[in-house]
Amino acid sequence: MKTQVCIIGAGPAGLLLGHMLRAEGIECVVLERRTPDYVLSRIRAGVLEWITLSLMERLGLDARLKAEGLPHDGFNLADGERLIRIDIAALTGGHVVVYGQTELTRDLMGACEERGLEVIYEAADVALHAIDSDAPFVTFTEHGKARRIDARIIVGCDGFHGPSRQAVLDRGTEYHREYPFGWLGILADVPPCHHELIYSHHERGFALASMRSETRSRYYIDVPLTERIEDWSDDRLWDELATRLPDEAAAHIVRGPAIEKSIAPLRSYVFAPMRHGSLLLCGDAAHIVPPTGAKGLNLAASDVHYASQALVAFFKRGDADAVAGYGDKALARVWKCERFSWSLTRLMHRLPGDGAFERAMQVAELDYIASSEAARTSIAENYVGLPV
Ligand code: FAS
Ligand code: PHB
Repeated sequence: MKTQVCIIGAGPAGLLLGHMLRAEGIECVVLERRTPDYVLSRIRAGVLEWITLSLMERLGLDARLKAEGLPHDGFNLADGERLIRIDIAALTGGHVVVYGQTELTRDLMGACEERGLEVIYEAADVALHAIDSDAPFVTFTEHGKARRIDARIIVGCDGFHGPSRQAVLDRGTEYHREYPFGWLGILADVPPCHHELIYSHHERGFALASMRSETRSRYYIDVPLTERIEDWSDDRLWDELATRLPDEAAAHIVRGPAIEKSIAPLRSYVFAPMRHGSLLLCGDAAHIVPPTGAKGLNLAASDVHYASQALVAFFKRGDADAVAGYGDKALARVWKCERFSWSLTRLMHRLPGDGAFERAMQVAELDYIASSEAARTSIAENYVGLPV
């Protein structure tokens, strides 16, 4: 097969980029290791910032998002019983939308055929070749048959564990921080306990009350990485959530059976540069943020914004500098989102080894946020999404 752009990975980054390129008449093929159902089965992000909304709107794929997404004008930080509301709308004029990553991916998948975006699912043994040349290619096996795609550009949208970053790992720099805890999440068909998100810092640990709709809730608590999901019955998790969330919210928790329950590790990670010869890296293939700032999916969309701009300039105007400049442009925004996600994680979690001083700093910072519109504005403008 021969194409202009070969995209590896059909998660949000790969599908968003594929649609953006096809909308500009650029040929591309997407290779995905898993089946569509498997990709949709992964429960991940829940909050969309403006850049993601903008891409879906530019693609004309936001009808369901507009019909079913829940616009949120604010969210809350809880320090024990004190609820500090971050009024996003008043402080930034913007808002976020609660709409699950699963639904966003479903919308993108559903448009592939009509938009002429070819996605090859169950592509195994994907390997990248001749990355530094003008004629890179990708090999893979499809139902046991060896295949090859020749492309001018390869874009790695294959997530944290994919082959793209591995192909250039020795040419870049890794920046990372592992957190000594994970987030135990539960998805249940029960109404949310509060009409907005609540990130709660309690002496027993962190909790997040989120949602997918007015009838489907998503909750998290932080747990040591040694914890096993089988040690957490639904009841034990509901009890812990009721303890860690402020009483006014806990009193409205509706319990129900878990549709999904999993523990996700937390890390901050950046791999730079994000471009190597004819290979661009996008999304989790290049960076990971702790989910505290609701940035992971939105940062993938941010990279797609820059990558699609660069590739349109390259293929339609012969602007080679655009591709060369992709990495630096995307990385500038990545670092700002990494900072925000790291700082909110530090503020809202108790790390092992934290002493009285660290706790005092958290109390002081929450007190400052509660009393300073400037502090709340800073949080709001990061949460709603920085400009590109
Ligand atoms: P993805 O990982 O979504 O997609 C990569 C795709 O590449 C996958 O479909 C994979 O199957 C495919 N792939 C991998 N190896 C391949 C190979 N060898 N060949 C072909 N294809 C291959 N973000 C938030 O904002 N909020 C959250 O609450 C949140 N929770 C998360 C929970 C978990 C458990 C995880 C892992 C992530 C979470 N994230 C969250 C972050 C997440 O939403 C990512 O930021 C988002 O999926 C990034 O999208 P992609 O870059 O497309 O990567
Ligand atoms: C979610 O609803 O899954 C969610 C929301 C906000 C976050 C993280 C996860 O910061």
